[in-house]
Amino acid sequence: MKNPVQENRMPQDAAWSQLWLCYTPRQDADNRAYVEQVSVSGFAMTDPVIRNAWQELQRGVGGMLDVRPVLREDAAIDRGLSVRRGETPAEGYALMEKNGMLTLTASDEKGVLYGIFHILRQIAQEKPLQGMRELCQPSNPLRMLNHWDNMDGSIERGYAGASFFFRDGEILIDGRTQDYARLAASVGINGVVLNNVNVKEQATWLITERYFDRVARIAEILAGYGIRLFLSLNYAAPMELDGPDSADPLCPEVVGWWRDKMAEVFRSIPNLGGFLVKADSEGRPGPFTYGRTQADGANMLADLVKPYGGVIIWRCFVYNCKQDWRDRKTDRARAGYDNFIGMDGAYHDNVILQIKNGPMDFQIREPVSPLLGGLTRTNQMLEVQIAQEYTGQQIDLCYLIPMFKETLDFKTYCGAAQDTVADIVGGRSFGSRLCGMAAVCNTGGDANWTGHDLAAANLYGFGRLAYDTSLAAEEIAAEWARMTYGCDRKTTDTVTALLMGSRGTYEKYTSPLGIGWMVEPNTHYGPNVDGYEYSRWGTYHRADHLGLGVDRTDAGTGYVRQYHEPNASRYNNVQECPEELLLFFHHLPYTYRLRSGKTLLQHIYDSHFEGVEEVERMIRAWEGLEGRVPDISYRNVRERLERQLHNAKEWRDQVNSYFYRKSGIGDEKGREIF
Ligand code: GCV
Repeated sequence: MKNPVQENRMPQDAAWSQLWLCYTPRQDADNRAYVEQVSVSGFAMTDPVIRNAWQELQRGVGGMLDVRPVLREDAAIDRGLSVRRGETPAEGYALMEKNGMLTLTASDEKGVLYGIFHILRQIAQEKPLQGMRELCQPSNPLRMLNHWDNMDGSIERGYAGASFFFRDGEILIDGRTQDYARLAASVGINGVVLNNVNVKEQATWLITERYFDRVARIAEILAGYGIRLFLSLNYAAPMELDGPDSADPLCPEVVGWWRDKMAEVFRSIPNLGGFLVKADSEGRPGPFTYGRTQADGANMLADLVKPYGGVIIWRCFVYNCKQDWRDRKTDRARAGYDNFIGMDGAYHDNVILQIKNGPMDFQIREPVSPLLGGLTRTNQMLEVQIAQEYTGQQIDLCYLIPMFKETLDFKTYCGAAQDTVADIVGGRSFGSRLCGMAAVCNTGGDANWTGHDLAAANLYGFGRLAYDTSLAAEEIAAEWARMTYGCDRKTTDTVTALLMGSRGTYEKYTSPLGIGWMVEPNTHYGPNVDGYEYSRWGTYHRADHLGLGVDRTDAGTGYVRQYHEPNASRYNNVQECPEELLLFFHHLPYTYRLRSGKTLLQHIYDSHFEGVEEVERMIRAWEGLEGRVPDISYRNVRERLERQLHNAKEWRDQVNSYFYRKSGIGDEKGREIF
């Protein structure tokens, strides 16, 4: 059923590719008067960031309020928007309204840009500018997107089409590059890594003459939106380009080669922020190959980029990916901590260690990596993944911001105060200024950027959360819904509820109680309960006819001791362990009673049935929005939900049948198990 009132205010196909910046008409909410006249003082209109901020304001208020703002440079106005330079924290801004005058104060250009996007958010949500009194400053100094785009145009773990940065070994620059920068800047992103951390073939050549001009052009476009460009580096580049036949970080010829290379690179790409490095990981070369430490490798590069203000972001995803599944002592979860904690304090001050949120690999439920809070003398960055590799691949709905909130709010007990992950990566715990959050990005060449229309909420949400970690996941979801679909109440409420419930639903029909990994190997979509059980990747669930789970207690792999107290004891003790993580830490019989009174096995059965039922309810809820959201979006989400339902049923039936066959214990409720 169509809703004619809404229809003319909904984004149509062309505007749809602008996502939350679609700027379709909005109710005035007495906002027009604040954007008809704009004065700017203390900032040069020729500055690219200021120019882009002004253009965005024109575009936004033109579309939403049908206003063409008039610019009065260095002139006094008594009504409207006054942008001026003043004291605020870096990349922060103040918005104050008084007597019909809205004043945007910032100490730098990025603050102005973010302030303008804030005003546009307010207008898009039909909230009044009158009475505004806000001081906003970033919780995290670095707020980055990591693209795993390859130069042939493919994207590792990409679920939204081909790369819009690369095709057939060439760098693409078109309108989408700028739209990307606008979208990223609108939520406060200030750093972007363009290419996959697995740097192979042509990507190794990104630091050569062959690509300098184009990379520099992208860096310039991004810089116009306050974003610094970073590249992923091939640690073995000297060997693959024209350098020495070694990548030993302590070898003088290798160091000399890198010194010359860095001089050339920073000369050619002046805005470059530095490099992201995946070394000694999943077959990638690194310092371990030469008997050197991770610190030797990172510091060598860091010293060479330092004269140019460069930074080395070094990933901690280092583990043995050739494990024997028979070996119960080696525990992949331990690897990050074991490989990095010993050199805490040895990393130079322009090195940042980038740590995945969990100790394994972006599962739907993992404990927080113990490196976060373990390292106390090293710059740290939290890495999350909005590309939904293990969380439904942008076919299944899975809003990840609640998960990131849990990670940020986790108390590590690394100190008496300011001990949460948010404090650590925000630089408050240990006084670091090179730290923050990075997300493996979920974008691609699809017209809607993220494949599933609702997956754009993860892109939006990551940026908003990284800028302000105090925001609630639900608040972000509702804000995104209003920005994207307009302010129809039913639409906002339905979309928000769908998003907020989605992670729990996905968890219910996939792998239970923190165990993870019952997924199809390689593709990582759909169930395959034993798919990884006898392989080399260290990702086992250890199910037998009596029980399930990995013993990571003192009696098992001892992983629990990587946490500070009281976390270590809490995880070690089966009675105190948070139930959602029970099987991550304990191997338990199927008959083990949970706090609910249910057995472990009954919980597995119930949650898988519930998960499918919840997807059915999600479909009905979405159907209630037909005619309220643009048809193009309605159809996109409807089609994805159907596929999600199919996937959920596969998971339910395979997981339940697997455990029924292993245990021989039936479902108490007598439902169909195969
Ligand atoms: C970029 C997982 C993914 C890989 C990815 C790796 C990483 O193992 O499956 O595709 O490689 O993580 O984070 O480096």
